[in-house]
Amino acid sequence: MAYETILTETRGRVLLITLNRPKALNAINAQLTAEVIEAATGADADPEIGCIVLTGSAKTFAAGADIKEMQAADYAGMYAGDYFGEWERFTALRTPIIAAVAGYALGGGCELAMMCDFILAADTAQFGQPEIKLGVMPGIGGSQRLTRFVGKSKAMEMCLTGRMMDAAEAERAGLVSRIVPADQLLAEAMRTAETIAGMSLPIAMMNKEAVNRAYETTLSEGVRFERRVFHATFATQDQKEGMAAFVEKRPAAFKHR
Ligand code: CO8
Repeated sequence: MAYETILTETRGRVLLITLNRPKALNAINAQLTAEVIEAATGADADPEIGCIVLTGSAKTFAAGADIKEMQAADYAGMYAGDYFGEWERFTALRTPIIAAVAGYALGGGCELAMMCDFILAADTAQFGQPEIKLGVMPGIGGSQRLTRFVGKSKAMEMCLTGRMMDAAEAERAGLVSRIVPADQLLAEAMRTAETIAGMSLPIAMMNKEAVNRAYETTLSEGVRFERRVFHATFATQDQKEGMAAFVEKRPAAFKHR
């Protein structure tokens, strides 16, 4: 499929998806939603891809859901069409996904970054949930995921006032894993993605599933789940290779099996 709102590029075992609606500051409309999900789903089904990087432009990761697309919507249409419900397909993907965020990540843009597995931020990144200023509220997970990332007080303040958080505050609060200079963001995101893609893909998926389980269950159930999956890693060839490589003092050559 030829995409119109995103650019895609495969570099080695990494798929780079670049949001590309510059005139609308990468606002998330139905087409961009469909294209991101199709590209990411295709990569998820491809064992030759071990990590996905999702990025935007230097000015904007994404300035939110497309306000002009939503403006005339009514309740019945939103509900019957389950507007933006398809993003649940994105969060169900098993391949690791890095959000590389420079500039604005607002509203649905902040939510999209949080739907990825972790966020690398440029020092120019700004995060916010300004929906309240439009007379609405977060709708693709912002009130839930932001609260889990940064805690109730900060999430509540951001949702109620719509104020933005800069990269330094986002790092202090635990929203982003690291900050890098803006001109190095993509290179660093690709380096990080290549590191992940060089690991065993099934084992990376198990790690992702276990970390995500921490958000969905109790500590004791999560620890039990982790232990069972840890046991399962011993059914893979890559566990044999990884441990043999350590003992033999050589780099591991994972077969993704
Ligand atoms: N939707 C549509 N168009 C947008 C959006 C957007 N979210 N953001 C910017 N644009 C457009 C502008 O309309 C403008 O277009 P035009 O040139 O045709 O007038 C163009 O992008 C450039 O924007 P600005 O001139 O405003 O650029 P500035 O540099 O002055 O400002 C800002 C940049 C601060 C990012 C500003 O554009 C802004 O505040 N944008 C809106 C941010 C926002 O409110 N985001 C939340 C949107 S609502 C949302 O995300 C809900 C998510 C949940 C939905 C789920 C449903 C189930």
